[in-house]
Amino acid sequence: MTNRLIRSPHSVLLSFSGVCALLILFGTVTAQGATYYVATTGSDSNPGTSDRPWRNPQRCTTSPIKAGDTCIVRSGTYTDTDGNGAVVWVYNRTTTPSGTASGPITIKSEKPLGAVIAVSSRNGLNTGFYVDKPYYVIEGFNISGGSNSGSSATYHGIYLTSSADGAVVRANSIHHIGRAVCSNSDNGFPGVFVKGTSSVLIERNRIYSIGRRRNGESGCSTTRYQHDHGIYVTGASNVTVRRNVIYDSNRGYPIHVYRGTTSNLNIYHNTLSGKSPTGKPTGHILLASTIRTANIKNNISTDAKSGMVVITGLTASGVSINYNMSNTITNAKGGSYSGVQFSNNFDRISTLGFVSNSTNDFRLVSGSPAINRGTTSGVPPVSDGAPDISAYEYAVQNNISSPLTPTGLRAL
Ligand SMILES: [Ca+2]
Ligand SMILES: [Ca+2]
Repeated sequence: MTNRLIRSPHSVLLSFSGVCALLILFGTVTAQGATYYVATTGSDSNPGTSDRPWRNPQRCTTSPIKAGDTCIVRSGTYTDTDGNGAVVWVYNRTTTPSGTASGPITIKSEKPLGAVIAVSSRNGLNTGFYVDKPYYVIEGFNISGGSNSGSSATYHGIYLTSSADGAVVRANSIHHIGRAVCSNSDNGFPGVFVKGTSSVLIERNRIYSIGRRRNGESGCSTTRYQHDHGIYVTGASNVTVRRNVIYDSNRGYPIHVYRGTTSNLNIYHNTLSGKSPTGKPTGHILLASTIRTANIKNNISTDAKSGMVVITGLTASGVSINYNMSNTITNAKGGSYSGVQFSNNFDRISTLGFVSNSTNDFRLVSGSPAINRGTTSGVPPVSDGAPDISAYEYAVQNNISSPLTPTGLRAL
């Protein structure tokens, strides 16, 4: 009995090694920070513990939060309580904590999509999250809203500024952003706005029903048909957009790269669906800026008006577009462009093999031509060693450990 409690230095060493092996196995070698909680039953003067949680997710951006900490937001609906237009505004103030590359600050819904972020409806800026400090992770939220048709109204699901370097937007559902608004406002209503940010990762989100009413929709009269994008990137660097599902985002482009200089842009394994009834805009990915090095691969596109990638006003170097699949064409305008290489794309594939287009269930069926047709080059490895051209990897698309989406679907 006593002997069991006696450890030799050797056994301690083995035990330590074992722990290290487990940590490496599960990939959890990260800075360990504190965990705080938010609940609709809480109070911002509470200590933020599990049994005495805070009230508002805004509280996740102030002391004692520090780099490496996690703020868990329990199920319920959260609003802009102080009227500044953001449900959570990560202020660019010296008193606002910054994350670091090894210790980001994570704000996360406890239950995937259980925490609802209700975007406000001021005649001005409205956004779920406005991130103006580095290394914040926004994960698992259900974000929607925006109804004011005022001429200055603008709506965003998540807004990342040039001070939000290292931001991660992961496994959120971002939808119905200003969707019932009838407006000629020049302000865009994007799902995710990446404005000058460096080192951004946008992954495994479901982004749909973005943007204002079309001309003629529910009696609306508007001349704006391409202002409201799923993901809008302008003048950013080291941007990765992967394994997102984007549909009904055709009051703008599902993925829009516009103005400024964007460098090292990676867009891969996204599923893009939907055609505007008015035929505008014409495609799913717009490249209309200066772009230095981009890799657009393993994306699948269905029902774009003209094609997947629309190029206009582009100044490019090192833009590679390959191993994409669509039921239209990859190069929407069919032109040749300096600095852009289209190759090995699968065009005019009449049946892409989704479970159900009509219910936006874009998992693949067993006979899908997208299975195992992607490139392995420059993308993370997949379980069967052969990437599918999709947000979903067929072999593991029903894995219950993957994040849930509103309709019970799962993306990697
Ligand atoms: Ca606020
Ligand atoms: Ca595969």
